[in-house]
Amino acid sequence: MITLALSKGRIFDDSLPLLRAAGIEVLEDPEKSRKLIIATTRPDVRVVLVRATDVPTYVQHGGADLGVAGLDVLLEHGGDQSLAGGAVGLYRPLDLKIARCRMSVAVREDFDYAAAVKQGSRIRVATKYTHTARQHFATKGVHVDLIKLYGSMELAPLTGLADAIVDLVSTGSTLQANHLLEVEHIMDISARLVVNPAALKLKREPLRALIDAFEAAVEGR
Ligand code: PRT
Ligand code: MG
Repeated sequence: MITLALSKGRIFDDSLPLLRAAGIEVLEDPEKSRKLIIATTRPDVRVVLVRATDVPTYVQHGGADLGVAGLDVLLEHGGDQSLAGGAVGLYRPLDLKIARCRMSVAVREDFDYAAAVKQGSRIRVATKYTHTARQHFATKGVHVDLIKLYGSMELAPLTGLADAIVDLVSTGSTLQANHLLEVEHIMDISARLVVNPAALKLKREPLRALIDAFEAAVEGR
């Protein structure tokens, strides 16, 4: 049995065409069913539904053989090691080029970010991505106090909790609706395939075939 970890929402939705190209149809719609384990048309392949941030944990500890997770999630999960190539216990073979967005710094329209940076003031930054944010501001030599949040980062500058946020942006409409301005692009983000290295040894043939099929699907798109 091969177990693939996916999160509900955009990762699941954007993974479907790749699975289909690999000849795999998922037999249940996670938005309608409450099942956490979903069978596929391949009797030896099943999908488990986990929180986006739990995908690396499942794959790392063998709860799943492989999974799909955003680069944002992987960088927070693995810290420096994943920047260097792969977090401990995770083999990262493929950029799936789905669920694309960018990680950016945003501030309230009336906050002069450039002036604050120039003056060397300490900037209060709210984010779910504390590791990546710390690294970014350290590289730029910007002094920050990081405030860890788990969601709705956009609210932080509006309530005075923070001067700036580090968050993901795709269309920009969430920032716009909250009168926030994107002032710095940190990195482009997309979803990656991660594989448990031990599983890759034990189930080499079927896993390799699946990874190759995903790769062909990504390239053929
Ligand atoms: O929602 P939950 O708390 O369960 O988990 P999650 O938010 O981590 O999962 P999900 O499904 O929302 O995101 C999964 C992955 O999709 C992320 O890890 C990213 O790699 C990727 N992704 C791509 C995005 C976006 N685009 C995105 N736009 N993740 C989140 N957003 C959010 C962003 O945080 C902001 O609040 O959408 C809002 C901005 O969108 P625009 O279009 O208004 O700019
Ligand atoms: Mg979300």
